[in-house]
Order: sequence, then structure tokens, then C-alpha cells
Amino acid sequence: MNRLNQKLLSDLPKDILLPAYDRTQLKAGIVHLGIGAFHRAHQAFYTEAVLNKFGGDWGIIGCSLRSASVRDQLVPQDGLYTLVERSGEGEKLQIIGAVLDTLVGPENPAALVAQMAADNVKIVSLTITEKGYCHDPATGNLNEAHPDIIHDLQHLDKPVSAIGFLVAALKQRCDNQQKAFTALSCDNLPNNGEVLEKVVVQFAQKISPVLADWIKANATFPCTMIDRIVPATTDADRQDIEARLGANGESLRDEGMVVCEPFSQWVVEDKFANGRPEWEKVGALLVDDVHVFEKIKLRLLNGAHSTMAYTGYLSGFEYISEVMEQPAFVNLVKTYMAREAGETVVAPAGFDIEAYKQQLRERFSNKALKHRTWQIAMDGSQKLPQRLLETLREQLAGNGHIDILCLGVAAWIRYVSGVDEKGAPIEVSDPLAKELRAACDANQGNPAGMVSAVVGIQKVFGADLINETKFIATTTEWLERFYAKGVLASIQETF
Ligand code: CS2
Repeated sequence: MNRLNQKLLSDLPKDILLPAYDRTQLKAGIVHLGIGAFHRAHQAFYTEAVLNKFGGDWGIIGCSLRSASVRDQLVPQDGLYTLVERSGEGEKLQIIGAVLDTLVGPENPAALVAQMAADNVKIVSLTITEKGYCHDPATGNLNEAHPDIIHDLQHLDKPVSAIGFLVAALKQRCDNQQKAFTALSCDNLPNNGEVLEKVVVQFAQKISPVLADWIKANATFPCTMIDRIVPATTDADRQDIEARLGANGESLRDEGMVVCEPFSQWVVEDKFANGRPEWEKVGALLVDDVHVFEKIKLRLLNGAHSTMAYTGYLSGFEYISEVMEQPAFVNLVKTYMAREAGETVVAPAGFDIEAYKQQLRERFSNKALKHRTWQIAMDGSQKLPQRLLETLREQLAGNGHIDILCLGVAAWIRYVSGVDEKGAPIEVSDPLAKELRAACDANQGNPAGMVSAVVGIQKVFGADLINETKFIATTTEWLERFYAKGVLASIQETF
């Protein structure tokens, strides 16, 4: 079976949107670190829209910092892939042409640094997930004990971490008296640009204070709020569209395809060191301050997502849309949005927050998207601080409702114990999985002990939350109920 590629573009069915610009003339202006499904459905989608409308030298060099799988999907297809938007209303297919090449960091780190240091590159964007920042989530400081950081400080000529790559490339640009680039964080972290700047500057400081000063003065690190629900692509998805892409009865294989919802949003702080595509002309919002948007999104969307992921998984639901078919879960999510997360966010003028909440619930209910609870449950130790714990602190300080926030933390503890309600193992994917499991194992049959041991992990909970008696008591009550009655029954009898 043929693979999608440049030569076959003109044979594709006519209802599929194709690049409207001449790809053979396209030059790279962006290097993207972490070219997973999210980047391909989000930033690359916006850049594609700019190229389609206005052209320009904003092609993307994608990069994987770990495995070669995306490169192996995209390079044989000349970088092309299908973006499939799915909802109850049907399916829309678009071929994205913005990705020119894909590099694999570990195969040739120097080549990636050279690419990032090239004059034509104006922006280095990142989707490396929360843990890729190698920071301590509670303080935002660079984690100097992180093995990748230890490595990169000693071997800046062959970095492994995104932070090492950024500093190595900025150092070359500084040494060669070139312009700096904009480092554009597109991960779900509060103040993501500031977090990135802090770890990059702290790392650079260890290499040379002159370099650190040059970076502060020349590079920029805008904050962004990114939003689009993009489940991991499955083989069933790839098989599904083979026939759709083919012509004359022949199927066409696309290994790099990505499925997403129709909705997407991008709010970007307009602070670029070296030019940028006109993303504001294709739907992005370029603003002076993204914090208010980011807080609304992280707390309402991601906070609800994580809560549904742990409770839903433990209740036996594979997908978020199945969780949303349960009236008790819908009530839980509504209450969470109304009085817990909802009480801590203030909408900007003209922003209809009630409509936004309603729209979120509709997005969660999209049955055409197979968004696994297990996928969202990953890396909870890196996600909970900004999704639930910051909200919790504000609610505790203002004497607001915390019941569902505690329920979310209890469900997470139940989940990271590593054994489900039927006694089957849970595959917990989290950098702290071992530590969390040990804290639970040491307190088997003792929910109060489990809560104290897990909340005692300061990397996640800081030093303060262990002393919040109302939080500890409510979380313990939920965990006791979960063990006594099961998660689904506990939620059904309450909501
Ligand atoms: C999800 C997010 O996997 C997760 O943790 O909560 O990826 C979520 O789908 C996106 O942030 C939506 O914009």
C-alpha cells in the first residue's frame, strides 16, 4: 500500500484540504522541540493556516528528544500528515504541509543544535510536557539533581534535555553575534514562558554569567495558553482513514495522522525577539497578558480532566466521553466548575464564562474522540500542582468549597496505589510512580496513613498542605469511602 507523500497529493479526494502554497519553496523559520500529536494538531495547524493565506518562510523543523517514531512516520511522507477533526457532526480532513523535516535529538545532538542556531530560525517552540522542564514544580527552580541536567551541564556539546538544547543553541548564537530567537513554551504550565526563562537562565548561569545576561537581554520567552483536545493516535485511527485518503479503489496509508476535536484556541503573549508568523490573522489571540486565560483553562478544563481521569478510570471507563454519559459525573463536573475551580477565576471583560463552561462539558462529551482516561491520568505528580492544588490553596485561604478538589486528590492517591478495584494492576505512568507506590504500600488498609504519606511528598504538595487539617480530613474521608464502596458508587450517592 502506498504511503502519503508529496507526489500523491494531487490524487487525493477533492474534499480534503491541501497546502495552498508551494512546499518546494518553503524555508524553515521555526524549530519545534517535542513534535507529538499535540503540536501537529495545534501550533502546526495555525502556522499552516498562515502559510495557506500569506505564505512566508515559516516552515517547521520538528524534533523528537527521545524516540525516532515520529521521524519514521513523517520523513517517508515528506513531512506530510492528515489532521482529522472529529465531532458528532462528522469528520474534516486536512493535509498539513508545514513540517519540512523531523530530527531525532539523541541520534545527532550537534545537528539539532546547529539547526536551532541557524540564522533563518526565528522561533524555537516547545511541547515537551510538564516534566520536560526539569524544574521543581513547587518552586519553579531548575532541578540541578535531574540526571539530564547533570549530563548537559557537563556535555553541552551533546545535550539530551530541551533546556540543554536551548542553552547550547543560544550560546552559539551569542558567540557568533547572531540574533537570539524566541523560545515559545506551549505546555500546560502556569506562566509557562516564565518557567522556561527561569530554568534556561539558571542553567546558562552555570555555564557563564555573560551568556545568562545575553539571553536575558536578547531572547524572549512569551507565555501561551494552548487548547485543543488531541487523543493519542491509535492504529484503528490509521486504518480508518486509509480508504478515505485513497483514490480509484486503492487505499493510502498515513502513519503520521492526528485526530483532534474541531475546537482550538491559542492565546500568546506578543513578545517576540525575532519576528513571528501572523497567527493573529488565523484565529490566535496575541495579547499583552495571557495569565487570566491560562488560569481559566488550566483550572476549568485541565482540573476537570484530571479529576475525571482518575475517578473515571477507577470506575471502569476507558474514555472521557463515557464518563460524561453518567449523570452523576456530569453533576460532579458542573459543581466543580461552579463552586470550586469556578470560584477562583475571574473572566476578562466580554468573556462569557458560563458559555465557556457549557462548551467544555460538550467538548468532553464528544463521542467521536476516543480520549482515554489513562492518557490524561499520566504524570499526575507534574499536573496536580497547577490543576488542583493552587486552586485548593486559594479556596482554603478564602474559606471556599474544597470538597471536589479533595475528591480529586483522593482519587489520584487511589490510582497511584497501582491496584484497581478488581485487584488488577494499574499501569501508572509518572516520574514519581515508584515513590508514590511505596508511600501507598507502606500504609495498606490505612487510608489516613496513605494520605499523610502522599501529601508529605513536598515536590508535589509543598510544605504547607500537610498542615491543612480540613484538606487532610476531607481527602481521607473520600479515600475511605472509595475503599469501602468503590469510586463509582461513592460518586453516584453524592452527586
Ligand atoms: C489533558 C490535556 O492529557 C491531559 O492531561 O488534560 O492534554 C488536554 O486535553 C489539553 O490541555 C486540552 O487543551
